[in-house]
Amino acid sequence: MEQQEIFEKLSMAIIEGDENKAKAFAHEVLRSKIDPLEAVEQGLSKGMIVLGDRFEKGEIFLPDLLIAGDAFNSAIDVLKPAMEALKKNIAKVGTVLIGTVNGDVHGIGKNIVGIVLEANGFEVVDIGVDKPSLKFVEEAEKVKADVIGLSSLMTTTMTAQKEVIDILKEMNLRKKYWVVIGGGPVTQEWADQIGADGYAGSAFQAVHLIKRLLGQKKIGA
Ligand code: B12
Repeated sequence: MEQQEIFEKLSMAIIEGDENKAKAFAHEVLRSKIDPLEAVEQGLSKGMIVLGDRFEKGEIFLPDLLIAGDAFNSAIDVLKPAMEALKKNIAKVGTVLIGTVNGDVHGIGKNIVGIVLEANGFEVVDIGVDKPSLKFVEEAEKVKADVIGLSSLMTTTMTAQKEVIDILKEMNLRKKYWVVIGGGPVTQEWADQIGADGYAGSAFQAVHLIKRLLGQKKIGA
């Protein structure tokens, strides 16, 4: 099967919420020695985008998204060992604390960012979804993170990204961490507005962004 065809089949498996097909084509990715990360971005994630649009138009409902989420995660389970095997034998680049902000249970994108960062030599501490803003700061202090990554998939929860930055400022800790943000509705403009250090629209871009930031000295640190 051609690479493009496998990506389309993966995308369809997510749209249909078919866990068995999602797993089967994930295995096909491994058999065909296709880059598993590309299969996530070009296959699985594209299916999710289609579903998001249909959900917005009222053509499908929440249970459909839940089923698709399960199919997505089971394909990731198949691909994960191969993604981790990509981990280059490189010295630890830095520690990233990542989580989804308060009030938001979307975790798939954050998980992918975490896997891709790990494959690129970062230590990743994932605190999960729907985490209170103060928790991000407390955990970053505990694990001595270099970077705090905040995921938000909803316009209604984006404000929690600002809240984390505001807490860092109040506690005089803002200069200690790079803060990067991402998730569907998030933009560079929003990052600038709330004083985040950067925004990335995909897991690959997140790696480039964080590597670039860590190459810079934190002003005042
Ligand atoms: C799957 C899904 C769900 C699943 C989530 C399952 C799970 N385990 O995560 C479930 C069913 C739980 C769900 C629930 C809800 N959902 Co929903 N969901 C989606 C859907 C279809 C896909 C999200 C997804 O996983 N995408 C795939 C991943 C790979 O992409 P991604 O998350 O964008 O991540 C990439 C980048 O953004 C970036 N990135 C992500 N995080 C980060 C973090 C950092 C630091 C960086 C640098 C980069 C980065 O890298 C990732 C990888 O490339 C989206 C539609 C969409 N197209 O986004 C709606 C969507 C996000 N949901 C929506 C809504 C409204 C809801 C509900 C409120 C519905 C309801 N009525 O209850 C609830 C939310 C409950 C809550 N309190 O959070 C709306 C949000 C609208 C808004 N207000 O902005 C959307 C946009 C659908 C729509 N078009 O209306 N949902």
